[in-house]
Amino acid sequence: MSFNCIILDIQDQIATISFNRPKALNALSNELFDELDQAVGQIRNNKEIKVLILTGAGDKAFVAGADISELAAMDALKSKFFSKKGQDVMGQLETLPIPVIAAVNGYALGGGLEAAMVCDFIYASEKAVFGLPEITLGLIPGFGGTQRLARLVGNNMAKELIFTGKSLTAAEALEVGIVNKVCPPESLMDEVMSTAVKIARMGRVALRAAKETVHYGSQVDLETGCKIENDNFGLCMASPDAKEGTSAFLEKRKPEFKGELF
Ligand code: DAK
Repeated sequence: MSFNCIILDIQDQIATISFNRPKALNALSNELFDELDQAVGQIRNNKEIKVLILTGAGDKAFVAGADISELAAMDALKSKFFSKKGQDVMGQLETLPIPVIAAVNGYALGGGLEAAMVCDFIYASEKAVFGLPEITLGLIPGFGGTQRLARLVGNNMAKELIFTGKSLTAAEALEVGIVNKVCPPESLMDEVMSTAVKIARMGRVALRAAKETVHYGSQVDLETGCKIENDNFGLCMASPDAKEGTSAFLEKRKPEFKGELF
């Protein structure tokens, strides 16, 4: 299926979605959200895919936020539906049962940073710029940015960034814990792909269990989180992948995970 605002590429168990609205620095429009929803649905239903990468087409932007010209023209009803659609798609991305990596190649502002933060982790180009500038538009972040940024960098740092709307360089974003790794622009996708390939060799059941355990465990108290871990550990042990992984170790060979149960 071809899209107008995104590019979906699937190769060797790794899917890549590139935001692709070069004239608007890949800003998130209504049409883009519709397409993203379809693409994420396709990925969710494709049992071959083990990792998703999100990036921006071109060399200037990951996503420069929600489309301000569309936002400015919205009445209350349209903005309610836009908001719901955006929140639903972000939720779909966050709860995909496979790891999702953001490859931030340029501006990740407003809704762009919010989209990056629903990914499991972020690698950035040295040229990337991060920020939640909604306050400069008389708004606050509306796709979970207040919550996810505070969880990533702590309340006080999040408040300063949200109150001032100021941007961070990639190096600063690394320092405060928004990104895991900063790479020269020309090697960003190679670095992301190399990590994606490494992850794609792991068992699907354990990857899903690990993602869900960290995600849901981080929203509850430690004891409940450990209970979730305990249940998911048991689930993994019951999977053919765990039999294969432990047998392969004992037989001194590489495991061949099949990812049954899905
Ligand atoms: N929307 C629409 N067009 C955009 C855009 C955006 N967010 N960002 C850039 N563009 C367009 C520019 O208008 C320009 O178009 P032309 O003038 O060429 O037609 C083109 O992209 C190139 O941009 P610039 O000429 O400005 O490029 P520069 O290199 O000079 O500057 C920049 C790059 C990223 C610093 C600058 O473009 C910029 O400040 N952009 C806006 C960043 C921003 O404020 N983003 C929006 C954050 S607010 C909601 C939930 C969430 C949200 C909204 C609602 N609900 C729950 C309802 C989210 C809100 C946000 O994301």
